[in-house]
Amino acid sequence: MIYNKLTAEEAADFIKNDDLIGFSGFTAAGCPKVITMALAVKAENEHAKGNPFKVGIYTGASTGDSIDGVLSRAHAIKFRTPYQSNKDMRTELNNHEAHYFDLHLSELPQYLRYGFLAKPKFAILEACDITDDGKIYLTSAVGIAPTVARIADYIFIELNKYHPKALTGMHDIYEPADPPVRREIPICSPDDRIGVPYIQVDPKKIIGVVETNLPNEVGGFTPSDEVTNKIGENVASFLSAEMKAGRIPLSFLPVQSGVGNIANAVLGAMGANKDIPPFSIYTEVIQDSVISLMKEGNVTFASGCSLTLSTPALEEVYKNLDFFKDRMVLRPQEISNSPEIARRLGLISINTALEADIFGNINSTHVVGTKMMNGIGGSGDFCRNAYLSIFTTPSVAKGGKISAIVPMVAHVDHSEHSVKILVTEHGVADLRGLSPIQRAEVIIENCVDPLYKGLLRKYLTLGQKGHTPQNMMTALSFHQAFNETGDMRNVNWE
Ligand code: 0RQ
Repeated sequence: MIYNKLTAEEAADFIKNDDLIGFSGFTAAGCPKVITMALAVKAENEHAKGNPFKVGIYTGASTGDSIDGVLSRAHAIKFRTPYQSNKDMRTELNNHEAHYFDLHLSELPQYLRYGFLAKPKFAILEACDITDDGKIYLTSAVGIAPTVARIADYIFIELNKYHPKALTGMHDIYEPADPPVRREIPICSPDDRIGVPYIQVDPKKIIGVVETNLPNEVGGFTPSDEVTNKIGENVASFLSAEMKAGRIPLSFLPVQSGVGNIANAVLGAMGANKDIPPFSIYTEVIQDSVISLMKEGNVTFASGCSLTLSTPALEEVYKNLDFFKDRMVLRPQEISNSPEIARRLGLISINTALEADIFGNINSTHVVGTKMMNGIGGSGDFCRNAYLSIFTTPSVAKGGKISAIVPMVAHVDHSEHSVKILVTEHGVADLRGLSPIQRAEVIIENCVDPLYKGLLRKYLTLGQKGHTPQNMMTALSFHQAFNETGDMRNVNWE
C-alpha cells in the first residue's frame, strides 16, 4: 500500500477549528469511527485550554455514536446536516449549541455540488479495501461518499477489517451530471446497475489510512408488539385489497420502507400475507426484516443505501455473501432516494409519522411543535413521488397522554397533497380523492384511538367554517393542554 498509515490521533490532528468534514455511511452503517473519537478528545483538550473547537459535519443520514454521540458530548459540532437520531445530538440542536439544517436526503450531494453549502475540506470514508490507484471500496453503506470524496480537498480512509473484502461488488457508484446537462438516471428496475463498484479518487488526495477492526453501531430492534403487529397487518391487508381491486399490478410494485420498529414490523406482515406475491425493495435503509424475507423467498431483490442490520443479521449476510450479493445492491443516497426513480418504478412508500392531523398533514420531525426528534430523512423524497404514499403511526404515545392524531399538526413535513393513506393499529384511512372534511371524518372514524374520538368530533363542531374547517383559536389546543398539564385529554374549549 502506498498510503501513509496513521493513528486516529495523527489523523485528527490535521483537523482544525471550523473545518468542514464529510463522512461515508448512512445510519450507523458504514460510518467512520475512530478518527472522530480522537477528534472529540482533541476538542475537549482545546476547550480545557480555553480555545474554541467546533467542526461542521455532513453525513449520509444518522450515524453511529462514534460520530454524533462523541462529538455532541464534546460540544464539538458547529453545524450539522441532514438526518440524525442521537440523543446527545438532539440535546445540542434543541439547545442551539449546534445549528442543524434538515434536508431531504436525496438533495445533499447536489446541494454540495451546486455550491449551496460550503464544500468539505476533509472526507473521512470507511472502506473494506483500497487500491494504490485510488479505488475505494466502501463497507456497509454509501450515503454521500462519492460526492464528498470528489469535492473534498483531503481524504482519510478508515480501513476496517471487520467488513470482508469480498463485499466488493455490492456497491453501484454513480453520480449524475448537473443541470443543464443532466440526463435521465437509467434505472428501470430495482436490480439495474448503472455505475462501478468503487469510488475513484486521485490517490494524492488521500492523506492517510487508519486501520480498524470494529463492528457497526446499529442498535437491535425492539421486538414487535400488539400495536406494531396490528399496524403491519392493516398495511398488508390494505395492499392486498388494492391488488385485488386492480389498483396495484398482480406482479406487485417495489416497496420503500422507512426506518425503525414499525417499518420493520410492516415488512414482516407483508411477507406473512399470503395474498401478496414476492416483491422487490427499492429503499434507503435495508433493515433486518428484509434479510429474513429474502431467505424465505418473499423478497426477490433489495436496492438500498445501507445495510442497517443488527450485528447478527449483518454477520449472516457476510457469511453468505454469494447468496446476498446476487440479490442486493447499495447505491448513493441521491440514487436510492431519487424522486425521478421513485416515480418511474412506482414505489409503494411506507414511512412513519410522529403526528398526523385530521386533514392529512404529517409531522415527522418535531415533538409537540418545537423539539427536533430525528429529521425528515428520506420520507419526503419518497412520499411526494411514490405510486402510493402510506404513513403509519401508533394512534397514541406516552400511554395515551398524547394523541398522534390532532386537529392541526404543530409542524408540517408532508402535506395533505402528498399523503394518500394513513394507518394506525385501529385501521386505515384512504384519503385519495376526499375533501378536507371527508378526510377528517374517515381519519377520526378509522384511525383515532377511542380515547380521543369524542374530542376530535367535538373539535369539528366548534363552529369553524370554510373548505378546511380549522378553528384558529383552538387548532393547537391539544399541544397546549399537553404542555400545561402533561395530557392532551385536558383540552378546555369552554
Ligand atoms: O418516545 O423514545 O421516549 O419512547 O417518539 O416513537 O413509536 O418508538 O417510533 O422508533 O418508529 O420512530 C417518526 C421518530 C418514529 C421515525 C419516527 C415518541 C414515542 C417515542 C419514537 P420514546 P416510536 P419509531 C427513513 C425515513 C422521520 C423520517 C423518516 C423517524 C418516540 O420514524 O425518524 O421517516 N421518521 N425517514 O413515545 C410526541 C407524538 C409522538 C411522540 C411518538 N405525537 N408526540 N412524542 N412519540 N409520537 C429514515 C431515514 O431517512 C434514514
